Amino acid sequence: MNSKKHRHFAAVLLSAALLAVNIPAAAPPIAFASPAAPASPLDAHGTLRVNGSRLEDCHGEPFQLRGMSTHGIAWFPQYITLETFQTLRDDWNTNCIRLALYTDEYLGYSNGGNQQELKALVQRGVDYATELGMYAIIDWHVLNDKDPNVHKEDALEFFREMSALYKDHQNVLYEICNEPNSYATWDSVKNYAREVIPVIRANDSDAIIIVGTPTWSQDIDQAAASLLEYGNILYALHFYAATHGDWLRQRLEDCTAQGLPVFVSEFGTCDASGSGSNDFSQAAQWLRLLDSHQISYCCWNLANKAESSSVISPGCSKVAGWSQEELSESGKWISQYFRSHP
Ligand code: IDC
Repeated sequence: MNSKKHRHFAAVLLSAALLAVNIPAAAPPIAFASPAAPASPLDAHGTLRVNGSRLEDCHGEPFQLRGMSTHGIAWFPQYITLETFQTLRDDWNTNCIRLALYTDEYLGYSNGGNQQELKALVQRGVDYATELGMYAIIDWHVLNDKDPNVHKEDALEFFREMSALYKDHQNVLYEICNEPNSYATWDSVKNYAREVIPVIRANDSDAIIIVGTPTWSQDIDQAAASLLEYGNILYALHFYAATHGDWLRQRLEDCTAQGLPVFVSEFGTCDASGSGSNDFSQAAQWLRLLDSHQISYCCWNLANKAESSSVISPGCSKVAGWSQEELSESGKWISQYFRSHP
C-alpha cells in the first residue's frame, strides 16, 4: 500500500475509532439519517495507477478520466473558479479538469508571462479541483516551442515546485509536454522526459505522468516501440475529429492491443486549427472507441473565444451555470455527450 493510501486508511480508522468512542449508544442517528451527498470522484476513486494499458482507481477497477481542458490560462483566467468547475462536475458530469499552461506562445510561461501569477493560477485551479474532489492535470503546454527541450530548464523548475506542493495530493496528474511537433523526435522527447520525470518522482514517487508524443501527439506508435523505463506513465494521443479519422483510430487500436497506456489529453470536435466546422459523427466514433477501451479524455477548450473548439458562445461572459443556448455548437454537443455517460 502506498503512503497516500496509508494516510487515507489511517484517517478512516481514526474517524471510526472516534465515532465508536464518542457517540453514546442512545444518540439519535440524525446525522446518519440525512441523505449523504454523493461521493466526489476523488472520494470514490482515490489514488490512480497505471496497470498495463489501463488506468485503474484505488479499487483496482479500470477508471476513465473525462473532462474539459481549459484554453490557455494566461489568456482566459476567468474560468479558473470554483463555480466553473462545479458546473463541469455536477451539470456536465465530468471528473477532471486540465489546466493548460502555454509555454512559448505570447505571454506563455517562458515567453513574457508573469511566472508567479501563472503558478498562482495553476494553484488556484488545483485548489478548486481538490475542494470539489476532481482530478486536475497540470499541462505544460508545449506547442510553438515544438521541442520540449527548448524550455527544459523552466520545465524542471516548474515541475520541481509543483510536485513539492502536490506530493500528498491524490488528484494531481502531470502532463510534461502537450504536443512535441515539427523536428521534435521521440528520442528527443524521451531525453526530456528522462530529466523531468525523476524531478517529479523525487517529490511524488507514484505520480501519474502524461508524456506527449511527436507530430502533435499523434505518434504513439513510436512510443509503443520504445517505451520510457518508468511506471505510472500515460502516453498522449490527440485528435481533432474533422482532421483525424480511421487511420489514427487504427493506430490507437494497434497500440492499445500492444499494451500501451494512452491518455487522450486533448481532442477537438472540429479540425486541427481549432476552428472550421465540427464533425460530430467522427467525434462520436472517436469517443465511443475511447469509452469502449476506458481510455481517458479531455476536450479542448473551455473558453468563449470565437473559434469552433471553444465550448462557450462568444457572446456569453458567464463563467458557470451556462444554459444550452449559451454554449457553442461544440459546447452543446460535448456537454450532452458527457451527461449521457453513466
Ligand atoms: C489553439 C487555440 C487557439 C490559439 C492557438 C495558439 O485554439 O485559440 O490561438 O492554439 O497557437 C492543438 C494545441 C492547442 C491548439 C489546438 C487548436 O494543443 O493549443 O489551440 N490544437 O489549434 N493541437 C491540435 C490542435
